[in-house]
Amino acid sequence: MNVREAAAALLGTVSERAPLSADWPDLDVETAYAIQDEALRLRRARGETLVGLKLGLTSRAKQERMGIDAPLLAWLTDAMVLPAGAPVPHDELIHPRAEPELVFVLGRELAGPGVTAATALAAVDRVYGGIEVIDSRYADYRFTLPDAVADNGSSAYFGVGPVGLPPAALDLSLEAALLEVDGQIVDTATGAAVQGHPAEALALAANALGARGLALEQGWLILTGGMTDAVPLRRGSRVAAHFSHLGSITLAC
Ligand code: 0L1
Ligand code: MG
Repeated sequence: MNVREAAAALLGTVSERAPLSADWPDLDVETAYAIQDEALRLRRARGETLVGLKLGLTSRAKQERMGIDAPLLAWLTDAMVLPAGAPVPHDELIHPRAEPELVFVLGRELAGPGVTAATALAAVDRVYGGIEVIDSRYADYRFTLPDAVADNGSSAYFGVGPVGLPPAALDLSLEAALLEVDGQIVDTATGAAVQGHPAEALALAANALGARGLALEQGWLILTGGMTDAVPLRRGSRVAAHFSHLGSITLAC
């Protein structure tokens, strides 16, 4: 299998499949990003627009659950946006999970190398609370880091909450999220769970993209990574994230 074949195969997957690494044991992270970029090219060719970037595996909760100790980047397109009140299209998904995230909207371009958390935060126009819906194409969410990178970080959909604040208006390391499933609070975390501060995750993204000759662009949405572990999104259930200053967002299936 080559990069083009892998990208087309992953994009066309509608039920869970074996990880790429099962047949491609020496698949490395660099090649996996080439697969991710090729899948983005295919998405754009079918009319999707690039709207931003997400980080995955930025919190210890997520890294421990997946057994991978390094963050990853993945592309976000307009086809992944869940407008307020829109149901999660469960029938299109394999085994979706949801996780609360802090979401940045960039006020200006940000390009590594040398981006620090402080310079990263200075490029942020607004911060929102959000929920990401992930849906790995791989059976039982079992994969290596290159597998997850090639699969565009398990990205499926995301919703952004109603309250956008300038980052200086709150301490993002202390911003809390309560994760509620069908009326029960099942987990909680603060922004410190995301690399110590979500601006560290943003700086990481800018520097990692810079190393690939790319930049984070003005107006992009940046999902900084699940604050808690992700919870299964069952048909008929409602998942909400309640943030201390950034309001609440609810997704229904
Ligand atoms: O957004 C994420 O943290 C997903 C990263 C990829 C691994 C996973 O499916 O949890
Ligand atoms: Mg995520």
